[in-house]
Amino acid sequence: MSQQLSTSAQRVQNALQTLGLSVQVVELPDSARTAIEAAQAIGCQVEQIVKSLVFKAKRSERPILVVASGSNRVNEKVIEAEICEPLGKADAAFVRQHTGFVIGGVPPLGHSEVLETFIDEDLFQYEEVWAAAGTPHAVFCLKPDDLPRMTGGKVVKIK
Ligand code: 5CA
Repeated sequence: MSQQLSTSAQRVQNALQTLGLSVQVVELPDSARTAIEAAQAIGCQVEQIVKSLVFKAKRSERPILVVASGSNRVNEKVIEAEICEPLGKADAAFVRQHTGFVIGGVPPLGHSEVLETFIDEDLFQYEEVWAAAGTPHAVFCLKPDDLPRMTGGKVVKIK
């Protein structure tokens, strides 16, 4: 049977359940704080790790979520063209404030507010991918096809 999840991981589990997805959040003994660590802890390719990266739109100061394949670097120009304003970095406090989660555990769903979201098209080449589930130790496995519904995001070429 599954163990009791931490409060943050349970929040993600509840969000998945609300969407009707029968996905189980698991807490790993090893740290999965970064995409590389997560891939090692899970035993999958780093490309199969879903990075949930929060940026701050420079003019409006609104949060923008980019859900990217673990090995990809986000080309800010692509996102700037989508949101029609420059993209800036988010600090840890901004991430916490707008998602309710700490960096290293930010999940693609279940945030404290609705975030405008972009999804990396490269994730769709894998049958299964893994995302953070609220803490640097919690992850869940999902089908990339579930990401648009999970996040309300738009699929783009982020590289
Ligand atoms: N748990 C893993 C994957 S399952 C995870 O959350 N990886 S991640 O890539 O989605 O989150 C770590 C990311 O947080 C890094 O790639 C980096 O872009 C971002 N990050 C790390 N430190 C900071 C910081 N000080 N400020 C803003 N973003 C940061």
